[in-house]
Amino acid sequence: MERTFIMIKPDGVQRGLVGEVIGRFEAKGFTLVGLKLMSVPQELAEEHYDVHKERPFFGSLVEFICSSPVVAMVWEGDGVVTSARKLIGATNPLSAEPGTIRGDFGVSVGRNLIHGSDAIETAKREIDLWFNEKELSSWEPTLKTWLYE
Ligand code: IDP
Ligand code: MG
Repeated sequence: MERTFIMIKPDGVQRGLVGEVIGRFEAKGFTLVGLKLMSVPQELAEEHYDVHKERPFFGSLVEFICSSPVVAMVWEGDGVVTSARKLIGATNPLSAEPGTIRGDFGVSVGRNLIHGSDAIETAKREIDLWFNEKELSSWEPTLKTWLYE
């Protein structure tokens, strides 16, 4: 089953939106297989955003991610990588559609609340980066027959 890495960034945690975000993924029908609140070491933030290391915002982005705890999660389900990106919305919250997490709760690209892997290969890399195998639980929701034909 497909998995994706989702992180509620420091602004989402500070604004008390952890329950709201988790609720949206649960209500959609995805399965939570990993979850932890953590302070992010600088090396981990730099590795996570390695693809952006030449961008002008890289330094402030890493500093922000390390500034206050985040909630790191792994969610599972058919098509979860692409679907999670849709639930999250566009990178700039002012362009994100209402009904998406960024569209409903954000106003600024540097405070856009949440990260989601952008492709299946990226998701594998990010899940390996943030979680040990032991921290992930494979389980079969009893709801499954009511979610999948
Ligand atoms: P994504 O989070 O929607 O995948 P990316 O382009 O991968 O967006 O950028 C990673 C993160 O870097 C964004 O979520 C945002 O926090 C930050 N970021 C991207 N572009 C800018 C910018 O122009 N100014 C400040 N921060 C930015
Ligand atoms: Mg990205």
